[in-house]
Amino acid sequence: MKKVAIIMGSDSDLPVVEKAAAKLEEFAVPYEVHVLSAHRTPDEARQFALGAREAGFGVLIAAAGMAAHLAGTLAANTTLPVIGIPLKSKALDGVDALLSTVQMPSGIPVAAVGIDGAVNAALLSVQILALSDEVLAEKLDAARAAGRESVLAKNAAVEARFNKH
Ligand code: RP5
Repeated sequence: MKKVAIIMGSDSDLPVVEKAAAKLEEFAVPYEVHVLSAHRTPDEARQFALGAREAGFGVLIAAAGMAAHLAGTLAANTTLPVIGIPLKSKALDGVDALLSTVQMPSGIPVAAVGIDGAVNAALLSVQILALSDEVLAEKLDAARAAGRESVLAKNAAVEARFNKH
């Protein structure tokens, strides 16, 4: 199976990024985690993206806050799918990172999830890998079914509490 690369702009991003790693663990998807910055280590970030396909990666997840150019800079140097996670920061609550991540020029796509959307980034990368992996696709179906059951149970509890007619 292809690996997922989880790349973050700073180790201060780990508390959010760890949730993506945990979700990939649930699906037994192989992954690596790296700190690479579009601004502080631009050469290393570029080299990583250039070699990512050859290194066996199928998807890159890029998490960054503030002027979040990491996903875009990786996408500029690979044709692997890149999923950006805009991270919440103090000054602008993550809107800065959201806009920096999502507003890519035509020709260099980045798939952006919501602010701090690490779980969805991991799930989207699993869905991409599942295009050519039936076992993974079945695991995704099972996870969706479990999610549905969980919400139905919560609904039953709420209805039992409030709807006493
Ligand atoms: C971004 O700047 C990083 O992704 C991080 O979210 C933010 C702040 O980084 P630190 O100053 O905490 O290293 O590049």
